Order: sequence, then C-alpha cells, then structure tokens
Amino acid sequence: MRVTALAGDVPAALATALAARGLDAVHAEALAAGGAQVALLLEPLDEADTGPLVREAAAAGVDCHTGDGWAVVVGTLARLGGLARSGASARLPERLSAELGRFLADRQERPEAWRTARRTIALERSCLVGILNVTPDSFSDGGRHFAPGDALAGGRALREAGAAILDVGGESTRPGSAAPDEAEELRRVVPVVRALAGEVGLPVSVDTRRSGVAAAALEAGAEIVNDVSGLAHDPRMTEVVCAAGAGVVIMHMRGDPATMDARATYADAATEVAAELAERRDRALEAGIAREAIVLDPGLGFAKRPEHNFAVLDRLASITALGHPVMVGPSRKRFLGAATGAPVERRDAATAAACVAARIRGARLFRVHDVAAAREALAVADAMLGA
Ligand code: HH2
Repeated sequence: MRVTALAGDVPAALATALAARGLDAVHAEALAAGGAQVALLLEPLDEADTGPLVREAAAAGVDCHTGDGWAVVVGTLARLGGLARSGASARLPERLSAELGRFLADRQERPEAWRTARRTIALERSCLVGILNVTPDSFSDGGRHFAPGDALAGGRALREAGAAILDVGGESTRPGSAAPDEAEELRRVVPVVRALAGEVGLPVSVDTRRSGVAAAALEAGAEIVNDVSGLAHDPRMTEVVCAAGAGVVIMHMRGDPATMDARATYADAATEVAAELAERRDRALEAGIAREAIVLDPGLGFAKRPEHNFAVLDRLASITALGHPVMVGPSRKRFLGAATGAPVERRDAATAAACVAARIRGARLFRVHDVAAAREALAVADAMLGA
C-alpha cells in the first residue's frame, strides 16, 4: 500500500480523486463539499451560551475551543451544518443556531456574477478593473489623465489591454491626502464618465465617497459605485446606490485617508478586517441594496501596515466566506515596495504577483494600473484553477 496526500486546501482534489475511482460526479462533489474542514470564530459570546455550545459541539463531532467571550469551532461542513440546525431538532439556543446557519448558507454562495445598474458582469474568470485617476495628485498616475481627452485615450488603452471595467476617480486617497471640494470632484469626474460610458463600451465605475458625485456619475452613464469608505462617509450614499440599482464595491478602511495610518493597529488583521467588512455589508443589505450588487474589498493599503496587507491577502478566505465576489487593489502600493524594494514606478510585476496570490485565495476582481501585465499573470492562475 502507498499513502498519497490529497491537496487538502483545494476543494476539487477530493471530488476528483473520488470521481476518478468510479464514484458518480454529483455524489463525489457532495462528499467533498461536506467533508471540507472549516474553522469558525464566534464572538462576542454570552457566558450563558458557552456551556450549550461546548456540549453540543462535542455531541456533533465538532471541536470547540472557548475563552473569555469567544469560541472557535472546527469541523467538517456537514457536522457544522448539524450543529446549526434550527427548529424542533435544534441543538443550540436559537440566537446561535440562526447566526451560524446564516453564515454557513452565505458561505455556500459561489458568486460568479456581479449585477450593476446596466448589466450582469460574468466573474468565472479574473475580471480586470482598469484605474483611471482624473486627479492631479494620485500617488502613481497623478496628472496623467487629468484632461477629459487624455482620459478617453487612457480608457481605450485600458480596454485594449484587457480591462473589463473602468474605474474613474477624482479624489486621491493616498495616505494623508486632502479631499478636493465637491464641485471640483464633479468637474473632474462627470465629463470623463460621460465620455467613457458613451464611447469606450465598457462598464464604468465611479470611485468616490460622496453621494452627490456618485449620483451625477450614475446619471452620466456609470453603473458601479466604488466607495473606499465602505458606504460610511456619506449617509446618503446607500440611498443613491439603491435608487440606481448600481453595483457597489464596499471597501474596508478605518477613519479616512487623512487619519487612517494612525488606525493601523490590529491584534489579528485578517479576522478584524473581515468582521468590520461584514458589518458594513449587513448595513447595506438592511438598507435595501441587493445582495447580487455587492462586491467586497479588503482595502489593501488603507489603514494597514505592510504586514497587515500580507496577512489579509493570505487569509482572504475570511472575506470570500461572506459569499460575495471579492475585489483587490494592490496596484503599485507601498506594501509591495516594502517586499521588493522597488519604487512606485517599478511595481507592476509585484502587482501582478499580488493579483495571482489573491486569485488563488479566491479574489475575482483586480483593480490595477497596468492591466496587460496583470491580465497575463492572471490568465495562468485562471488556467490552473480551471476557470
Ligand atoms: N485603492 C485606491 C483607490 N481606490 N478602490 C478599491 N475598491 N480598492 C482599492 O484598493 C483602492 C480603491 C488607491 O489607489 P490609487 O487610485 O491608485 O491612488 P490614489 O488614491 O492616490 O488616487
């Protein structure tokens, strides 16, 4: 007899091994899905809930580690599903089983598409989002597309390079930057959005924290709002997104670009970022934004030091488990310079590498300056992942 390891971290490995040995494909996939090992952190937890949780987890064959106000449960999806049962056969107090059940149901979502105000964007393959900053001061491409004619040429070049979405921003959000006033942001963004939406033929996203700018851009033909504040900056933003049926990127940040660096303190960056993003997502859903319209983004470089960005990238599963497509924006950022020593104008290879790492960890959308380089690297990852 020979022992061969199955690739435990690759969902297809067990299903393929079983199917290759004669099990029918549906049965093999169901067994592989149910057999996947999952670890979940439950917090904050009432003291009164700890006893039943420990007891019922043991009965369900799920490992349970508890501490002051928290628990970690580790088990197969099938066993965790049993633990989360509600109704007459419930094992846990209702408030625990309901939340656990909801989380496991979301986790099963495999979002392969993104609904915007004008279409549905397929996400079976990596989707490249080309950056068009119409700002005089963006950290890597400031000033380049400031005039509308230049922006249009820039948009066409991004399309030729393989971009599927164009992201137009009129405010630099580099650390410590000051925001332009709203009239100035509108002047920069709206004519460019109108020209791109009319003439380039790709979906246009507007990168703004202001509802007034978002509304004007949507009116001018944009169909996605990319809000780096995660809908927290402007209380009217959610309403504007809802009214237009726009796609929305909810990104993680703490504070604002002027203050965020001081708030880059985490005991465990990956779980804290995921929990804070989940809270923002929940608010968006409660306010009526459609589930299929929401993309989540960990906000690389926003209120994060290099080690936090790498931890978040490596543990992107904490965010993909929320059941939405995930976007990442590593392009030319400082944390890549920290790893490579390269200055901002020589970070496109590192950007492509970060995109591939994120793709392997489950990201589907990649916001980059150099679309051609990232696209080529991601084509290899897509082929490997069977997309
Ligand atoms: N990063 C920047 C701006 N917008 N949006 C999303 N969803 N994700 C990101 O990571 C992200 C973003 C910052 O990068 P850039 O636009 O290149 O620079 P600046 O803010 O200086 O214009």
